[in-house]
Amino acid sequence: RIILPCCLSHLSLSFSPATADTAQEGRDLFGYVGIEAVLDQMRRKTMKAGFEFNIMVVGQSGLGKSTLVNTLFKSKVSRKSCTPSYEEKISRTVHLKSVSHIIEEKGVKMRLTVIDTPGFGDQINNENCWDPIVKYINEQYEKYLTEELHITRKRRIPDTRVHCCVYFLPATGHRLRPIDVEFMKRLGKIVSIVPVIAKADTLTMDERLDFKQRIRQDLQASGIRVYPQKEYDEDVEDRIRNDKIRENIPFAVVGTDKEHQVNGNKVLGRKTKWGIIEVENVAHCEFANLRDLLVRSHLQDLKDVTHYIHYETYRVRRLNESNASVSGLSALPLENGITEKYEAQSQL
Ligand SMILES: Nc1nc2c(ncn2[C@@H]2O[C@H](COP(=O)(O)OP(=O)(O)OP(=O)(O)O)[C@@H](O)[C@H]2O)c(=O)[nH]1
Ligand SMILES: [Mg+2]
Repeated sequence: RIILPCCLSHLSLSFSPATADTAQEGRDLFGYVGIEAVLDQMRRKTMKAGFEFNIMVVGQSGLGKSTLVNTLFKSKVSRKSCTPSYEEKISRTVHLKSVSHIIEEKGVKMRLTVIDTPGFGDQINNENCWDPIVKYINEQYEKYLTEELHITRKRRIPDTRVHCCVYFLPATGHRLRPIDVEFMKRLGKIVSIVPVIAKADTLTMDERLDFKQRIRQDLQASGIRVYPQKEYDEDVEDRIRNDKIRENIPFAVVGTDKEHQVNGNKVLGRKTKWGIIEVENVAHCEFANLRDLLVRSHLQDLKDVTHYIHYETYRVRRLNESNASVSGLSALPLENGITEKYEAQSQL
């Protein structure tokens, strides 16, 4: 390929046909540099190193969080629900548990961490029940920031930041509850939230459509930002693709860990008295849409949004805070409303 300097590029307009032919031949001979091979190199490196994906599930007990994560990753990756004794049940508060698994498919290794939040919203008084969750998410940003600020940094900083928070809405068929609004309003500022309607098999098709529409209205009216956000679309192609998702959220999902025979094929489904609800059949529920969003089409984007938007916001705020405290000004309160103030670290 012959590259003309900018100042000469206008000459190409007056090329004679003979000159154009010569240029064509030149392109055939010298055209290929091999830049595209970088994709193979990236692929090989990623396959060798593997990658991390951290997903948090939030919702009341028994909404099917563990079952859905197991359905998503086709294995028992999530902690089984335990039935606590009476005493435990009363004193239970939100206590986060994280479980990591290495999942390998066609040579690609993914370290999947599922952060479970049993007990969320189970109390009679649910005031501030999101605080431990906000704290956990911020702590992971803090860990990453501390690693980044070390003089001798690790070549790859372990990434424990929450890339996605799947929020389970009970299939009430009504509207968003105050706790849903409060939670998503706060958390939407610090993490990518994907709301889903849990146990959607308990709604009729009409109820499901109406419920979804009411939820979208409530989200908009409350100014809640859920993933994928319009302002982070990178181009028109992104916007068209994400608009389709935005028009269809929240996905009404059904989870299961059982397989059944349907027309001679094994399918994941829930057997009821009236037939089998096929989890991966888009005519039955929207589990496949959720799986495509979380794994097949937007996994890397979720990681990018976490790094470039949410973590970046945290980082800027923290560094400003430390600068302010160094220059004797009082630290600004955190935007998400949590009252906790992090102590300025010497290396910041
Ligand atoms: N009808 C219906 N039942 C479901 C669905 N998903 C899970 N279940 C059932 O609901 C019960 C609770 O499921 P889990 O996955 O343990 O719920 P969880 O949200 O993890 O509960 P905790 O761990 O206690 O917070 C189990 O009996 C599941 O079989 C679903 O999509 N539809
Ligand atoms: Mg569970």
